[in-house]
Amino acid sequence: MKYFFKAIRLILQPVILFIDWVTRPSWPKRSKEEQKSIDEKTSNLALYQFYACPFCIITRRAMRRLGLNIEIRDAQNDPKWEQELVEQGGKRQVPCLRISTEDGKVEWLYESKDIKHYLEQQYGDTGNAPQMNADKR
Ligand SMILES: N[C@@H](CCC(=O)N[C@@H](CS)C(=O)NCC(=O)O)C(=O)O
Repeated sequence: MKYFFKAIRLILQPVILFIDWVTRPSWPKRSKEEQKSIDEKTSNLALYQFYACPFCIITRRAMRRLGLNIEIRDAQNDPKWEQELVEQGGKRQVPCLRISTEDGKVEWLYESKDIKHYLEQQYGDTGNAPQMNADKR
């Protein structure tokens, strides 16, 4: 049974990645200055993720649609990021957005839906208030 699910996953992952690649949202048109200003704002963010995780793909698509250059940290293949996620975030689950605030605090926002809402609220034209249920550490 374990191998059955592993096989399904191995077949589905490239399909999902291909569909994502073909239907990628376009990057919003903005001036270099505008993009630079947004990049400065998002420099306090980092996304802990796995490359082929569907929830991470949803989150990366939202980032792209909003034109956000957020640092991506591979928590699947880089033990340093995995350890940081588990020890500081609280659990090994991706995607997770690390938000460092101006007063030096760090918030770990789990759940793709909540991350998407947070980014839309901060950087999009529309969107609802996010459910900030991040663990504060
Ligand atoms: N409800 C979560 C689901 C996230 C989820 O299930 N992520 C999987 C990867 S696709 C995970 O973190 N698994 C932990 C592991 O493989 O150790 C979301 O929408 O973000």
